[in-house]
Amino acid sequence: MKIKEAKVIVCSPGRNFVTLKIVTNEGVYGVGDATLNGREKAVVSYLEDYLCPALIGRDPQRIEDIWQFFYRGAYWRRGPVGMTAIAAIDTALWDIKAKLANMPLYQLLGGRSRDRIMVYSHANGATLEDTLEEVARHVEMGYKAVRVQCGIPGIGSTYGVAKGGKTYEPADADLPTEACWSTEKYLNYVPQLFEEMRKQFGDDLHILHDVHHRLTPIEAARLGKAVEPYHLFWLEDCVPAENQEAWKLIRQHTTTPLAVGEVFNSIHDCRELIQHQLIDYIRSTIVHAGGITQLRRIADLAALYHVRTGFHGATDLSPICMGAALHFDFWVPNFGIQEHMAHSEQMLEVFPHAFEFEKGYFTPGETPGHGVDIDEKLAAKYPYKRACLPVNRLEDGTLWNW
Ligand code: CS2
Ligand code: MG
Repeated sequence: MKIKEAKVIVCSPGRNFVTLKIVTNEGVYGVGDATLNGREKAVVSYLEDYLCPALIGRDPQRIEDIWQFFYRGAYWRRGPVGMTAIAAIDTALWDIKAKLANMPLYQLLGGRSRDRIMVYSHANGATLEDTLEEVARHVEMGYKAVRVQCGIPGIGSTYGVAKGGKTYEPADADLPTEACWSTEKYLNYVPQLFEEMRKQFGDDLHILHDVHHRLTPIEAARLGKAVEPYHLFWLEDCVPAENQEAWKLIRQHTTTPLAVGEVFNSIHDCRELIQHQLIDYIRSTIVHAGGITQLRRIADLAALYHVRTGFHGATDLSPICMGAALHFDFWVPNFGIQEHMAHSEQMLEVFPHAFEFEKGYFTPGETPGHGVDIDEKLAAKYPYKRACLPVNRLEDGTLWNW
């Protein structure tokens, strides 16, 4: 069997997505998500100009060898662009292999380790009241876990809060818009969000919160301690994690569970965090961390240190990534939780899928492969339009982490 075609499909049903389709000479094909929010065209070029030509004629069943060819064989290794391109190839090849075996991907990985996959949704609001109302709506829908983000008085636009009643989409302009941030205002205000959450929804609802890389370690330690009475499921990305060692300081001060990793693209980005048990959940997911082949290695390393998976699952990761992630979630023994920032109907129409949601849990479906496809004709109706993520400044104008 040989790879006959490797095609990149760019579409924008409400937001930009990049999809790789690999077709074999025996007609079986697989698809992979290659979306990197705000940098989509860089991955398109990495695939079209460099990796896809080298795929033609290869045996699609040699997943590991192809992964090594594009990873170890690339002199300039790692990085979000290259690893997203490799992830798309890897996901498409696992899709093909599962189709050839005529089984859902989770069976190929080792069978299911659970009956269903707990997910968390996103609830946000410009005010505390709006946020609590949104949480109530998600609890009504059956979610057992909700990520909460609310506006902070005195800060114009806060991360994770949708504008004008629309669903939250961070890539909101052709070129980066500038947001403003105040750590002081945030730290002084946000603990009451969780106090109100516990008052209104009791102790059983899992509460998650994304700090989105904005604190220093000692500030994160202060926040972690302040929210301990509200026993969050996790505090996410409280500090940028290039310096993995910095997380020791946070860990010394608080028992609030910590999650990190959606921006990681290699096992080396999280190796120390995991080995020194500085985190509780690893968020790296299939589309940005080199696909299933590398994610299995990360999950197995994490399992040695009581770290569980908590895959990133925002709308800027396509339904293909969600589908593949759910198969991984179904199998992986040290599963924690799966993010589910719901795609719109328009997006889901372009990506027919087998996964199903019921009362706060997902199942991946029994279709051979990862169960997600792309309707190329429909996709062609939604042309790409550049959209960049914002940048962030402190109130004095200092460029800060968005
Ligand atoms: C966020 C993401 O879902 C999350 O945890 O961190 O929405 C992130 O802001 C986007 O994926 C960036 O494109
Ligand atoms: Mg996040």
